[in-house]
Amino acid sequence: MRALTIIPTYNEAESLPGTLQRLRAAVPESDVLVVDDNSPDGTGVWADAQAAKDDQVFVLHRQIKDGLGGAYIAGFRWGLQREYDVLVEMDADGSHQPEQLPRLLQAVDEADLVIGSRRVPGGKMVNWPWHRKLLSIGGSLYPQILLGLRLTDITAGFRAYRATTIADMDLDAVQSKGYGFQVDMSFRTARLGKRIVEVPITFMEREHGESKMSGNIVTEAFTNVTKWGLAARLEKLQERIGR
Ligand SMILES: Nc1nc2c(ncn2[C@@H]2O[C@H](COP(=O)(O)OP(=O)(O)OP(=O)(O)O)[C@@H](O)[C@H]2O)c(=O)[nH]1
Ligand SMILES: [Mg+2]
Repeated sequence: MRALTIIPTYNEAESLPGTLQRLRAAVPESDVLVVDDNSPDGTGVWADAQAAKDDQVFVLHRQIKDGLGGAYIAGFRWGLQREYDVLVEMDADGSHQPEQLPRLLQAVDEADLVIGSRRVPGGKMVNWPWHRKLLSIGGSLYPQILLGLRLTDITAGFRAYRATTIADMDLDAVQSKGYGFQVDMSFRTARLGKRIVEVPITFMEREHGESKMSGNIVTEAFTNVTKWGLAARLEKLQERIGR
């Protein structure tokens, strides 16, 4: 299976070199696509130099910072056009361990989407402050209940998609930019009747650079999940009445 690992970046000049080096060592068979939003700290320039030296590394430049969701959608389209079989999502900031990617790739043999989970047995969170843990638990529980998805880590961003899973979606309809993007994609995958599997991962707090998590991103996710959850319920109700 041909895999493409997509790494969205915004001001990750301190983190990307280590992440990319570890990824190339741990999973040399996977191509890599860095999707950079014109990072002022030169992340995109560094990535270009890397791509010039390594024919399995590619860079997609976007002119303005437009959120993680948009960056991944652009990366997915790039990967679909080039007929990869598996599309991987991974953060640049060191939170996701490239050494654990083989676990995800192995599981995607039998699944349409594999989520690296911090909350299945064997999964861990290292160095995360309690308020982030709390937000993460709440941010995971609320969509699970509202959307009726039985997943332990629905907001997690270390994932392997079978390309067919993405190809079957209407990518134009995916509007979520931040954090809610992962929830949005999980819900769409489930509604297509696809198989979702969770495997344990060790999630590390970033060592360098700044988090792009913001109040806006949390609000967007909360509002959307509420909307989707209610819409899905209404749809079910209408089906029942219609019958
Ligand atoms: N291209 C692009 N990448 C982004 C954007 N926002 C975040 N990223 C990248 O997406 C990945 C995850 O972002 P983080 O800031 O780590 O967000 P997070 O993991 O939810 O938050 P922390 O746990 O605090 O790090 C990182 O590689 C970021 O550089 C964006 O607007 N555009
Ligand atoms: Mg992060």
